[in-house]
Amino acid sequence: MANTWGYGAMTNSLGDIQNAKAIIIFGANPAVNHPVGFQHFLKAKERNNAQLIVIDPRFTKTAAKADLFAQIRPGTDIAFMYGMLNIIFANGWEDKKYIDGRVYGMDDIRKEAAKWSAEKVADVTGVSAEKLIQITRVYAKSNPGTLIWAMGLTQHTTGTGNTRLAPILQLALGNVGVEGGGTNILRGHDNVQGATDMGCLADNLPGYYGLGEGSWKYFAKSWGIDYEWLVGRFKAKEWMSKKGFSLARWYAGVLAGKPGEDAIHNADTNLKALVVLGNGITSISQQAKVKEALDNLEMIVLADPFVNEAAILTDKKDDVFLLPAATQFETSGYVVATNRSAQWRYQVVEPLYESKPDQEIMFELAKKLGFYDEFTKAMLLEETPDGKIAQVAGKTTFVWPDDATNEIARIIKTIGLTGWTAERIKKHTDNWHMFDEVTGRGFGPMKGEYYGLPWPCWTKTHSGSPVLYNTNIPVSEGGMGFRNRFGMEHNGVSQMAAESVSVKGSKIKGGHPEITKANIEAVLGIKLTDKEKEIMGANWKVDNSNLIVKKCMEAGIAPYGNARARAIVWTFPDQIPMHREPLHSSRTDLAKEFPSFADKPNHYRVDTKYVSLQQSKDFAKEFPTNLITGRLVNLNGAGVENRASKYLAALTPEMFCDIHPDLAHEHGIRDGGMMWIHSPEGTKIKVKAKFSFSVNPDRIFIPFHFAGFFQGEDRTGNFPEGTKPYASGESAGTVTNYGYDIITQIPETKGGLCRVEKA
Ligand SMILES: Nc1nc2c(c(=O)[nH]1)N[C@H]1C(S)=C(S)[C@@H](COP(=O)(O)OP(=O)(O)OC[C@H]3O[C@@H](n4cnc5c(=O)[nH]c(N)nc54)[C@H](O)[C@@H]3O)O[C@H]1N2
Ligand SMILES: Nc1nc2c(c(=O)[nH]1)N[C@H]1C(S)=C(S)[C@@H](COP(=O)(O)OP(=O)(O)OC[C@H]3O[C@@H](n4cnc5c(=O)[nH]c(N)nc54)[C@H](O)[C@@H]3O)O[C@H]1N2
Ligand SMILES: [Mo]
Repeated sequence: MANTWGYGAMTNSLGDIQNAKAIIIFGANPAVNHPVGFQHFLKAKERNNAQLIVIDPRFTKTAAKADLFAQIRPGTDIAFMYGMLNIIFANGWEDKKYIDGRVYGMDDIRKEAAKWSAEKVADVTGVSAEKLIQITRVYAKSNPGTLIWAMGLTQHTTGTGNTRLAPILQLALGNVGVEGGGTNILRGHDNVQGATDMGCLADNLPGYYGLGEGSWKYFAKSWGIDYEWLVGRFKAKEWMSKKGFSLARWYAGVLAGKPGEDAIHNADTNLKALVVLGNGITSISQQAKVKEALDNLEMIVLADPFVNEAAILTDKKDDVFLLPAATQFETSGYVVATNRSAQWRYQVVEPLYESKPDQEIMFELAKKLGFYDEFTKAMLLEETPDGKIAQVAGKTTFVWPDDATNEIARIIKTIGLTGWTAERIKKHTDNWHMFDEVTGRGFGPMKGEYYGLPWPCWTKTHSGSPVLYNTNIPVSEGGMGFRNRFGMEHNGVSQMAAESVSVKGSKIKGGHPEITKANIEAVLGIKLTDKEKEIMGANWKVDNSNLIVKKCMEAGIAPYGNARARAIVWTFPDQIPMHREPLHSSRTDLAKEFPSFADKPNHYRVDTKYVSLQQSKDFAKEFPTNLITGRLVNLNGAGVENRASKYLAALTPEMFCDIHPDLAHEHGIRDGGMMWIHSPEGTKIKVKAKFSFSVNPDRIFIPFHFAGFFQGEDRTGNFPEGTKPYASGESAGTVTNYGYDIITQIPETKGGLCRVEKA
């Protein structure tokens, strides 16, 4: 949740969706993209007669199962949600007690919502006023309601605004912190939650620790290495605290300085080499620039079980290395599910042929670069009872992956991974038949624990937390308030939860700050011994003695505080979420009324255009059709894994475009005929037309699972012998438009324009 944990994990779980009385889905298509998880949605309908509401620009397979469906114009969800909020407030359907006790800033939301009459919303979103009112009534009146989103909300310049307003809608209805409620983000890749938790992001360290000196020093200590040595790995110390390039725009780091390219801020040097574990290259926007960047690199290393199609896209002939990475079946370790729970994976087979698991590839690289000892040392260390870091007695070699798992549990306190020891996670996986499908509660040997110990799992005996922010159960069983991360007060208003909001069984009444060494005695009403004072860390996040967490558990409180969820983020360009038209909007009139953000210099090191590009011309005149991209059930991501399967490829042997017959007819395009899609970037792709009524005549849909063709050119001759997949085609990313989220920089692949033409 954007305003508390910072990133999009599920607050509840897939099983818990069965407890919902209403389910509203914004921009997700789980019938196709989470077909196993979608069974819980269908069971909610069976068990509770839950009302399923789908908001999507396309009539999807999920929409086909819905009770109510709104076919929204891409990029207008904020207007739609404000329309809902306006109706909720006007009818007094909001949960006043909840808002008073646990939320900050709802008055500002109410003011903005008042501007969004159902008629105005209808004009902006294309959804009728009656439909909006009907959806709002059904959703607001069926408690608890769960709110689901995925890429249809995030992949916009306003993605962050979308993913803030959705939780605000839930807060207004008192739907957060209850079973059957919450904001439940259907995450993407296998273990994407774990990857995010482990710092695979350009703006933080593992566990969402910041990039400040304090965090680096905590990690240096925890890794048992010299802080100054770490500093020495950087060009200069200042670079330790700067955000890196993001995957979305790494190519800008190569192309900067060429005419027309965005400027970069990278210590006066361009990027020269690219090392890829997995993909992300043929699946991002601006493939023409990606290709140019690949061609201009000095070295490319692609570690993948398949041939990464970046190698096919580039004209570069030398210094392109394909490393055969092993798959998940050839190694072991734990992964994290979309609801923050861990599961162990046992190795199925030894790595085949000369392939190596990713960690072996990284170990070899660390050896060659001369820091293997520093890289692996932490696996030999432990915390001593007096808060020091010491070598485990007699331990000289590590056991993979158990010692890495225990290292993570020892260091990552921010999100509460302390309880995730290798032994415990394995026990959960071994006993997975001993847990309830809906609640995750364990039986028999697993009594008192929830499946996969969903984080925060505060201690080595803690149960895990199945529903975030639930004050109705004790902290020892997963209860908690909202997190205190943004100070004690703002504009003179306390950020603590009200007196009336206490976590069940807590020794403290009402809200309280996060616990530090400085405030622990006052807040908990305890007296520390001199010895305790000596060994305690400055705050719960860096306390190697774990004493703060221990004292908090004794008092029945969460160490991160009991605060208010905030609707206002005072450091963001939009303090409350605001509707802004996509950079390439099909409604030029609305782009004037709801312009994009000011251009953003040094956005993850790249100067990024917003309003200057949006207002530079009437894009809709030349490119009148909305371009929607997304997924198919038989293919995954950039698709090379599945297109290499004869049977999966056979289901969609060619890249295609869903097009309404009326639009097709206007351009003389026939069902099954070839068509061009042109982008405002001046790029184009050639694909097969497929008549479909899932889209309106003002929009088309293309999947992004293909690669191997580039602007009409078949490049599959570049595959090394015997590696060509059964299906190849144009990448959607060749025509998705320029445009990046203002905070996260995710590309605007779900809000852009194009022009179709008969090929
Ligand atoms: N079969 C299969 N499953 C997958 C994947 C896969 O590639 N194939 N990928 C995995 C990954 S990495 C992810 S992130 C998830 C993604 O899962 P989803 O987010 O469900 O995937 P998409 O199909 O990209 O987008 C969802 C829906 O958003 C809609 N949409 C587009 N624009 C808008 C908009 O402006 N507003 C609204 N409300 N909706 C909009 C699209 O029409 C689409 O139906 O799926 C995961 N599961
Ligand atoms: N137009 C458009 N573009 C999009 C999206 C969209 O909706 N529309 N969605 C975006 C999203 S949410 C995502 S997540 C991306 C997905 O795009 P990618 O992440 O680029 O797609 P995948 O095909 O899932 O890439 C995974 C790669 O990892 C390899 N692999 C599998 N197992 C292992 C392993 O154990 N080790 C190593 N080293 N490699 C392995 C696979 O062979 C494959 O090449 O696409 C993004 N791009
Ligand atoms: Mo994803």
